[in-house]
Amino acid sequence: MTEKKRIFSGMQPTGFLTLGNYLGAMRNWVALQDEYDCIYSVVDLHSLTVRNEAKDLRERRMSLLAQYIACGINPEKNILFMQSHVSAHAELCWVLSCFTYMGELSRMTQFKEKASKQEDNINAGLFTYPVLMAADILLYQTDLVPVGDDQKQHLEIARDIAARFNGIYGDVFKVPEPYIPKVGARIMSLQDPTGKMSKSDENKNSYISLLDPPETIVRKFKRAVTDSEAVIRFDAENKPGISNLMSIYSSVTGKTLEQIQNDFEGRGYGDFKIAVGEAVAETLRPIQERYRELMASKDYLLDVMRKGAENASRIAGRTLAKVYRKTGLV
Ligand code: ATP
Ligand code: LTN
Repeated sequence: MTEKKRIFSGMQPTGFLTLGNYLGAMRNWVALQDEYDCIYSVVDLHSLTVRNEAKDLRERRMSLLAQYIACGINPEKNILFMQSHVSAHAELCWVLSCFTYMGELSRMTQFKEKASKQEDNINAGLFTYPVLMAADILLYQTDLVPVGDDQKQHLEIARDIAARFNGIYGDVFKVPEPYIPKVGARIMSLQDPTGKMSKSDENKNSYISLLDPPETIVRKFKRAVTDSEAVIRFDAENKPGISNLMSIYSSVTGKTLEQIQNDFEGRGYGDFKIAVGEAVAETLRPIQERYRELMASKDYLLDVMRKGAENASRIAGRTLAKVYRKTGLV
């Protein structure tokens, strides 16, 4: 019925969303929801690649759903659901894993990075993670996938798997395109501006959580690691810290990097850091209010989840049936 193009994206319930998740992906999810037919998932199966307490994971999935809605995703217009509620994801993942090569997966930089951080738990799921992500996307005949820059490689492998499968069985999957923002695609850690801001970082000062109170936000920006030149100028290679703060400020205020450079000419880092902190706190304030209201309405969230799973299952089931038919599994 619908003529709109389709979007699919997801985030892992590994912690509260960070400013990186918001500026790199979530903001685009919100911006695109009127123009596209959108399906957004809490990818809880993916988060089993790290160890979790069952109770914590249960709470975090619900909280992430509330964060999606608090950021402006309208559950009436879009499908919001838990990945584990739609069994087709795990089923298609198995089929696609038989069309994915070990060599391809070994080249994934996220696997290498995560494996080096959890040497005592380099599980097979961490290795095949991109196959599950490909299944997520391909089940919904997705046109566009809004993500941050770090997911580009995973999108490429999803496209390769789709094209390979189509090459053997005919046009089963739509080959998806990434949608990555020009500014904010890779927000860096406030403590180590050469690494990305990540919600599972052990150092809480390295990231801004969507739910940090305003004073905490300003304090974290004041402590952000910068250089000693004391000139506000964009140079990602030689001045990664200040350039990261400029990107953040540009993303939340809409000002260009040039404008920012002019506005803060002759002023110190201290002033600039406070300005960034205050602008970010102002952007997050309404989200935090809405989040608190939503977390007090668990029945509503459960209802959104239930409806989302039903609607997602219907679409995913059609693709999975076609895959089974084409491969001879009927
Ligand atoms: P984890 O720390 O658990 O690996 P994460 O913070 O990297 O998590 P994900 O759930 O893996 O978050 O990613 C959700 C979305 O946010 C993805 O689209 C990803 O590209 C985007 N994203 C994550 N970190 C950043 C960042 N620092 N800057 C911009 N976008 C980001
Ligand atoms: N791997 C992604 C999360 C993810 C995802 C997806 C994103 C899982 N499945 C499907 C887009 C589409 C990440 O951000 N780490």
